[in-house]
Amino acid sequence: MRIVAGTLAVLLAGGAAVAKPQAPQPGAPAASVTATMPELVPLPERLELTGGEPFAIGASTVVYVTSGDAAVSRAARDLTEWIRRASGFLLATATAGPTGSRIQIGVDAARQELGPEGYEIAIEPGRLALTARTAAGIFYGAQTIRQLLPYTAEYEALLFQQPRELKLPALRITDAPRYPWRGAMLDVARHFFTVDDVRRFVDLLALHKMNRLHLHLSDDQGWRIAIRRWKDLTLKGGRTEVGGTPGGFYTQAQYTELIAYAAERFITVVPEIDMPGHTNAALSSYAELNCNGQAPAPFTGTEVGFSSLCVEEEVTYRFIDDVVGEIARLTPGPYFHMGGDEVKTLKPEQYRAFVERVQKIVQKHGKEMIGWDEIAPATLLPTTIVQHWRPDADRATLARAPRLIMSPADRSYLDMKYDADTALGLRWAGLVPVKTAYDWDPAALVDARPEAILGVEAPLWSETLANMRDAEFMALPRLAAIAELGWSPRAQHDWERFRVRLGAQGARWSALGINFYRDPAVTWK
Ligand code: NGO
Repeated sequence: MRIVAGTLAVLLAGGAAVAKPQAPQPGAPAASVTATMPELVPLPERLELTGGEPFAIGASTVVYVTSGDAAVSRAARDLTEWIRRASGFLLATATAGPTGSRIQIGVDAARQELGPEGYEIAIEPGRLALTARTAAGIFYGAQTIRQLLPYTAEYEALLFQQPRELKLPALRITDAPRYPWRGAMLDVARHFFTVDDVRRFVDLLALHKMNRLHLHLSDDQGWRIAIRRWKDLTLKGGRTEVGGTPGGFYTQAQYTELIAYAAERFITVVPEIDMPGHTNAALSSYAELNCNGQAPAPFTGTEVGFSSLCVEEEVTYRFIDDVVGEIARLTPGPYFHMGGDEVKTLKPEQYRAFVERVQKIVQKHGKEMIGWDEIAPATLLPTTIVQHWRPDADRATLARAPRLIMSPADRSYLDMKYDADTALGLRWAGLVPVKTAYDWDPAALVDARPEAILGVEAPLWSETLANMRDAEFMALPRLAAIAELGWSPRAQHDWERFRVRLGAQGARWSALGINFYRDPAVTWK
């Protein structure tokens, strides 16, 4: 067996980096550790303490990866890094089957029952085994192990202290998500968020096993993605944001970079270009997109519903075809979100015809269309997805939608105030403390076929959020509640237990430097 170890471990582990794996000591005294139930969010489908001795991670523990997949190696590297920060030991990587203290990570294509995102973790004395059918499953399993480690795994806290053994309770976890769609939306149009900000947002999603990042890339106040054929969209329309502060935009290269960063975390980016309403940034950049041929002034307020593309003019569809085409080519994921919300200046027939025509354009560019729930009365393709958001949307119409994402504003909108004193946020859909965000069932809102409900998404609109600190404050802890609704089995839904598990995440979030809201219904540890 060959053991590879980095030099940092020599520093940290006092020269013991290249250690021989040790066989478990027969007759060693049993550790007197009473295993307590680990506090995980989202809750795994099955978690069982097996009652044996804990697994001790120490200088001689090695990491053994039985898969050549780059994503699996990355997950193993992340895990090794969290363990190094929490323990001071930089674990060696074994390249042949070790027999001593070990962490084994392997993909087993035959484990059909684990599904495309599931995994299994078995912790026994001397061994932790993480198995999945796919690299995604390994990634989610690694996130679970991360939450089993002390919160000091999240930052460089012990660098100058002695290395110390970590003990993980003997257990078995078999886990897979309830829904395939577990998302969050970030509105980068009302206020612009930099590439680094969005990366940080992706990290928050990954920590909670979420797999969709919906980017709201255009609105009245700003256009945020460069379009080669319509350069003024960003050169003019990207300059502004709410309140008149400078906006910004992503180059196509930056957008591609963000997609790659998200993909490494098994997160699919869903681009949204809102139309025909919420388009003042485009209308003010190009006079020909306006029915009267005149470009309006840029808009930096927060009213909605006043703008619309000129739906009777062909130039509008050439414009949409170019924009959808360029974004579709940049986006490997199968989705394109056309917005479609809050159009107050069109007749219902005009609106419907517009939605159906855009649907064809999106299909032509090889993507599945998503629209906010106003699109539901139109004639939709079987692949089209309706994103439910209006608490008073007609249930019967929604039930006929080919596929649905649940984002009810009065439950899942991360921009609603927590309580009347919350300085940031809006309250048109009511106050949304974490209990309200958690205590509902995505399957019970409409009478749709169960398989039509793809899952849940938490939108974070940014009218009142100027920077990432603001965004974090509104996102957490509610993002964790929505993530659990998307992942964990309905049968185990339990607010009293959830709030305890949620409270245990506070130390980790603090270690990550997250500016989260200490909701008083939660006992923060
Ligand atoms: C609505 C509206 C957005 C607002 C948001 C604020 C939808 C789909 N359209 O949600 O333009 O920013 O509320 O909460």
